Amino acid sequence: MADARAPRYPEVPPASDIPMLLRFSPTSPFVRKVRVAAALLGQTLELETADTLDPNDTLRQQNPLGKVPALVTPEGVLFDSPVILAYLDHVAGGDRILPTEPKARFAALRKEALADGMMDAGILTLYEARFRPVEKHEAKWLDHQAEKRSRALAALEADCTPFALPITVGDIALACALGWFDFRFEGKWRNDHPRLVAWFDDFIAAMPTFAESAPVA
Ligand SMILES: N[C@@H](CCC(=O)N[C@@H](CS)C(=O)NCC(=O)O)C(=O)O
Repeated sequence: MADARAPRYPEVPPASDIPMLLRFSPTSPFVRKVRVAAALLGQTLELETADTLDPNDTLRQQNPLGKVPALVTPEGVLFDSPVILAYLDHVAGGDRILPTEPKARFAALRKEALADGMMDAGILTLYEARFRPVEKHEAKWLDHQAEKRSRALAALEADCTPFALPITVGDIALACALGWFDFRFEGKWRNDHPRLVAWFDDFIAAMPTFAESAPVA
């Protein structure tokens, strides 16, 4: 039987003492999730730009998938963003942005998955333009991805309740997705999601440091 007195996690030094290097891109909404979470938890991250297209960039040794974010920690390299956010929560003592109470925990993780999925659908749309000449763009594929974003936004709008503390991993992912849609898709989501617009305004007001990680082209 497990010793009830045993710590639930290995002992870790205070988060501020743990050197953490974030492989970074200034436009990635997934990287932004990590920066926002760290700011919220009072953690310092060293930033190192990664070139995901460069086969010689050490990113590919750190994350075989060659994606950012990747977080270099004393315990090894962590990816992808939900794993990194769970780690940051852990080193901050736990139950800060990732609730331990099961109902709240799985609601937060589900919201994070939905927001991440919208961003994945947006990234795939962007990569179609980046990797294929315009005459080869596949309208059916682009529509397929746009419909995922629309359905996810509609579901988040339907479930949206007024902004409230504490901010969870789901809230961080949603704010980063909405900020990125402003940046990449001209904020069109705002036209028919008034509850999300109000929620996002309140999130930004509650977290002034959010603007510091805004995507820059
Ligand atoms: N599921 C990953 C997604 C990360 C992701 O898609 N990152 C993009 C930048 S926004 C990337 O590194 N793309 C390069 C590639 O796919 O080769 C996460 O949550 O971290």
